[in-house]
Amino acid sequence: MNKKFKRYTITSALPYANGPIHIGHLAGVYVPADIYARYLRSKGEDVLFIGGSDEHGVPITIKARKEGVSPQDIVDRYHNIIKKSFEEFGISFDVYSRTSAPIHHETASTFFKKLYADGKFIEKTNEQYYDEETNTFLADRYITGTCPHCGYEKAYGDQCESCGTSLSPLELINPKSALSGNVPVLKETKHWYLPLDQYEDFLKEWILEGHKKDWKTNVYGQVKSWIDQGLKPRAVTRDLSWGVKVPVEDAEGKVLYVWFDAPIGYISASREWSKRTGKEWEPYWKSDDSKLVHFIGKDNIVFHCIVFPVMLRAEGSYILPDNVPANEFLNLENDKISTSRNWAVWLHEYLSEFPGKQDVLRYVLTANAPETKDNDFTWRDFQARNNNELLAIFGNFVNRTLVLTKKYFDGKVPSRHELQDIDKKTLDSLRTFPEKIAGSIDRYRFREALGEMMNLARLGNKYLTDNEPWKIFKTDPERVETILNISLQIAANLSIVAEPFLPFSVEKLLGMLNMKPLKWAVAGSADLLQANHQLGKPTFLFEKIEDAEVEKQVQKLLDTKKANEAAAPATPQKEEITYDDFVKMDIRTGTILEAEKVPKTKKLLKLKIDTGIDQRTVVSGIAEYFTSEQIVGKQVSILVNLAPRKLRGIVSQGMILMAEDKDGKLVFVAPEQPVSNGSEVK
Ligand code: B3M
Ligand code: ZN
Repeated sequence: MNKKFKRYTITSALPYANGPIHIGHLAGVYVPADIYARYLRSKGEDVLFIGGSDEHGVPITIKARKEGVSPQDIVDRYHNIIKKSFEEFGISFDVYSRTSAPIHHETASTFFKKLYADGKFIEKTNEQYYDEETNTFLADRYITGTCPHCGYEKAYGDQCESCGTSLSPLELINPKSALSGNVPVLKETKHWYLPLDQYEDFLKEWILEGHKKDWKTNVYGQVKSWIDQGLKPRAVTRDLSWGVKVPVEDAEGKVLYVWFDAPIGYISASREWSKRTGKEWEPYWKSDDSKLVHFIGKDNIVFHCIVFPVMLRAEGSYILPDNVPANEFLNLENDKISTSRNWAVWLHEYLSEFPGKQDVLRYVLTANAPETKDNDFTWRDFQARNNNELLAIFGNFVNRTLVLTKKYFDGKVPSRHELQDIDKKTLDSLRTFPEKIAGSIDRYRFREALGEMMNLARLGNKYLTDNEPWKIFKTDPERVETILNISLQIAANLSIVAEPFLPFSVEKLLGMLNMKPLKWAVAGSADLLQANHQLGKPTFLFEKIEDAEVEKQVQKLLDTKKANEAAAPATPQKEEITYDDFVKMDIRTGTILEAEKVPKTKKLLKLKIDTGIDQRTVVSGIAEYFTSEQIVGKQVSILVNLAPRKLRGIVSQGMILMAEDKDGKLVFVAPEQPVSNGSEVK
């Protein structure tokens, strides 16, 4: 862990170019990655910080189809919005590329060809789902159905978003084409697979043994459970037209799977950067003294900790990531962020509605970063953190220091005279901050690091308040010189240690101090500003955020909620059935006797139910809405003659009737008064 690296290759997940960036992306990936990159540069390290748009994959073609435009039109639109908003937000990429660029197609093709030539793939022809109406093979999100692991009915062909399991289309129960809604047929097709199973020993040694201590527990745990379940060969090609063409013979109409080409995008971006700057890219990727770090969200862990490392290993000339500090998710006002429901704070909108306030959002997202668990963003908290922390502590300290120096000493740094105990203690404390902050950043604990940075501002604030220079200037101007000198040294130190978090405010602060940016190495020093140095003009670093401003944002979200409800009428009526069809269903009233969570699932509860006929086990997907305590003893309606199904190894005999609203919220359809168990519902 303490290995000394010569250079740092920092990647941040490539956002899909089918929508703009929102606060969830920022908190999970880009803000921490940017803090890390800025901090390392300040330490004088050689850093290549990589970003880019992920422009392939089925969601992009589905969107293009819906809008009647080409996939290229879609990615052009969002790539430009995303790129511009990152720039304005101060995400300090060395390169921001895109995967529709020719250099990427070439890089990804070459990578595939190398693995192909070295015999690293398995070639398999098998049956896959095919939509006869649209003449397309149904890969990934082109197909939906019920998850075999948790029973969630809207699972995709590549992943169940409810339990997080990665799936293949053939595992789905009741598969349906996302294009036509039809039931697909099976048709033969050939694909190339990466035999992940052959790399189990490598992964065990590298991650399970090698990174048990330094990787975050959420990341390590997910990877371990994947490996423990046993890995399977994974197809790296698809029957699609949008993507990187499979660069071998006999592969007409096939492209690389988006999760095969996207991570190679990090390498393509590095090559693009190399072309532009004339610097070599290879050392960042192929030299053992380079530290590769992937910043991602938790839904990308498998790809960055298993699939991509196996690809790099199979290729043979690349280094592996030293760490993958994945974050959990950020919610917004207690609800999941959702692009399709427009439940988000969009970066480009924030930038135009809160001009000049980039640092406020950077601060709030870091202070609330979902580092170890999902976290919540609320506008009230945003306001409070600005007004009570940034403004009241950091801004207030800097402002008081500069205004007093201007008033008493014409804006020239006064000298330090004989030190009192409080001065010595304060300077001793000052010296400890850079190391504390660095230690936290080095361990990817950005919230903790930010907290320490603010503690330095608190130290300054308290020092001023305890010494009350404004009360003693008349009687003891020399003492005031010392106090303000020390306060100014603290402010100068803040300009170094706050820069990774608050780069825009630090730029202003440097203007006020009339100072060039200083490097991390000198932080902690009490001699950053020389006596007599002429300071600049004091201004305000932060402004108060008024109630009306946040109320406007809350109102905007309430409007979104209303619009969503209005825009989504009830799902259309199903096909007509006869009375005979209806009476085939035997629905009874029953009482829940026991309920327990099915291990390793989010949604499933195992229930024991007295149906009046018998006592039986039913597995029900309601665990997100109800705890066992809430429902034991409750009377419900249950379909008792449904053929038994096995869910997670448990045989479920029947189904509890629930009403589900558009947001997936569930309530019981239950007798409105107690009635004996086994009563028929008709
Ligand atoms: N495009 C981001 C996502 O899952 C995905 C990351 C690719 S990183 C190589 O939203
Ligand atoms: Zn599932």
